[in-house]
Amino acid sequence: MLAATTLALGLGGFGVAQIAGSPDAFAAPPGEKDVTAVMFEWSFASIARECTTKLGPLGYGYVQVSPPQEHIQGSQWWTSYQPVSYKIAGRLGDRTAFADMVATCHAAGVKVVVDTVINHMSAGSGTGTGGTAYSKYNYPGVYSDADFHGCRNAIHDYTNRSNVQDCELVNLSDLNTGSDYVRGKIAGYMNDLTSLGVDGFRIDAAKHMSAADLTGIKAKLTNPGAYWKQEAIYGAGEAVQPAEYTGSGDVQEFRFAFDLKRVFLNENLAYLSNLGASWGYLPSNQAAVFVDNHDTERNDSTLNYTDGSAYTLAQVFTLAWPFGAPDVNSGYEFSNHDAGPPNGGTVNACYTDGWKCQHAWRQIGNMVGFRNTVRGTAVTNWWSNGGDQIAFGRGNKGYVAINHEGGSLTRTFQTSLPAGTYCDVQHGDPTSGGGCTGTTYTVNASGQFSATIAPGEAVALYVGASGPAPSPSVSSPSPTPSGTATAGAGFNLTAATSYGQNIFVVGNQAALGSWAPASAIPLSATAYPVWKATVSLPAGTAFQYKYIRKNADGSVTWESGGNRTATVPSSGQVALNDSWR
Ligand code: LM2
Ligand code: CA
Repeated sequence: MLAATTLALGLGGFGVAQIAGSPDAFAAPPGEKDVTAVMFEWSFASIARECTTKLGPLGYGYVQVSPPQEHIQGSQWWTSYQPVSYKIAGRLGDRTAFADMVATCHAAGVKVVVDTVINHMSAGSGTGTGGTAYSKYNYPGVYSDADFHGCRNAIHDYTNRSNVQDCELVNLSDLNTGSDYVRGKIAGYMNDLTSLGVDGFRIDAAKHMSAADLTGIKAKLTNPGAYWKQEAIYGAGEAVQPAEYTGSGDVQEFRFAFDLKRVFLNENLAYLSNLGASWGYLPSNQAAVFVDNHDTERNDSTLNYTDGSAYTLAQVFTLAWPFGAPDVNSGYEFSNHDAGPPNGGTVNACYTDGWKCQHAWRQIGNMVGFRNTVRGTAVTNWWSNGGDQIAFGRGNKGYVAINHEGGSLTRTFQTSLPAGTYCDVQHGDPTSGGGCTGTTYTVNASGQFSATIAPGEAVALYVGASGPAPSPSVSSPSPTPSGTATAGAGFNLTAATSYGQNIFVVGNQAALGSWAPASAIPLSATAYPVWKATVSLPAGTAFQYKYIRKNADGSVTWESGGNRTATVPSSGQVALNDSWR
């Protein structure tokens, strides 16, 4: 299998490679908002909704969609990576749905990147998802036998350039990208996407095409300034190296992700103080970084969603750290490597049917706003305990502290932030009125604040996300459509807690975290022992809920008994006066 082969080589070395001084970026810079949400195998209709409700409001600059072209049939996700034609006729939606998605995302301020499979076609014969009959090396209306490289065997030697670029990646028919005709067909596909409003391309399997071929394709584009993010997996000792591709755009820096896994699981976060070019990476302005992608979350070469707080904290670090342009991979739970997307890609709601929605986790999603705010500032006030506790600022705009130790971290942190009260966006959401739905910290005139951070947690403050919480209530973490703001539920829970414990409410509505403790709504202890929160819900909503207690060590204790139930009245709020049980 491809990924295993290439990544096995990639994992072989973490030494400093031969990265020479590279030319300035040829790609259009990612812009003011450089974070991409990679919505792996999400349908176009589901992505459109997510652009409006979450990606735009959270500040994502880009959304990346899985390959949209016609592909081989089958339930496996990887059928998307075996093109049959360049019609937009895959599993995730038709041409109309695709165009609607682009328009909707643009209206939400989110640009669209397409995962573009142009190195190869299919491995076998059949009828494609759009009805095209095909056989290997023969794709009616697009390609015939002469359009493929002469090598008809699988790639097996990554130290041999022509084997890597002219032979078949996992037996997929390998396009002769040196041919002007083939380049024209590929550019035609990309230009069609551009005509639908697409802003950029992730170039799948870039390592398996020569840099000259990619430059030749790019020269045929109607929008030569389109963003390019090329997949060239680093492998020590390989014939083809990522730095070869900086002339045609940004390059995915896999070493960043490999190193994060090793440092988070086996080494010390203290080592991260100079993470960047001195680790042998591509220059920051040409690197696209990530904690994981759809291949590496499946082959264990990087962290993934099963790694708990190591995974979440690595995302927090990546979004806070000034290196490259980050992707946030958002996929679905799987026990079978090959399993295709739940519901064929339709996401009825986050955190249902296996959809993980990492892009929307408070700890991750709120760091997008942090990153957009601190853009252009340098790392300041680096601190570590020499082990797995680190903290750093970004100029006088932001500050993050990360505790990846097994015990809690209590400290007075030195920042360069202006004095004031800040929302801890790891534990609350900034509200448009300048408030905060959760914990706040006060930075004094000397730039210091004191905090206790539980194991596996972080604190993140930035200018513009201020506090304190609007008394006496907090609001929903999800953006609420205007007009429904007054309808909802007021939770008033009498509960005795011990130091370090916090109370949350979670329920069967998206605004109540969809039963996911990680997305539960924090209650304020201002009126202790009564814990309070207000959540906006549409009038008339019948819902179920329960209270949970998050302990200092990060563990969660659920209330006993069955689910509580309530209904939002036709106007105003339902007041729920409950006691912990
Ligand atoms: C990529 N990057 O270079 C994608 O990120 C990766 O997900 C794709 O592989 C690959 N290139 C080709 O576009 C995936 C998947 C493979 C799968 C291929 C083609 O990781 O497992 O290969 O898509 O669908 C599958 C079978 C493999 C078989 C091949 C051809 O798993 O065993 O090889 O199809 O039938 C004989
Ligand atoms: Ca090739």
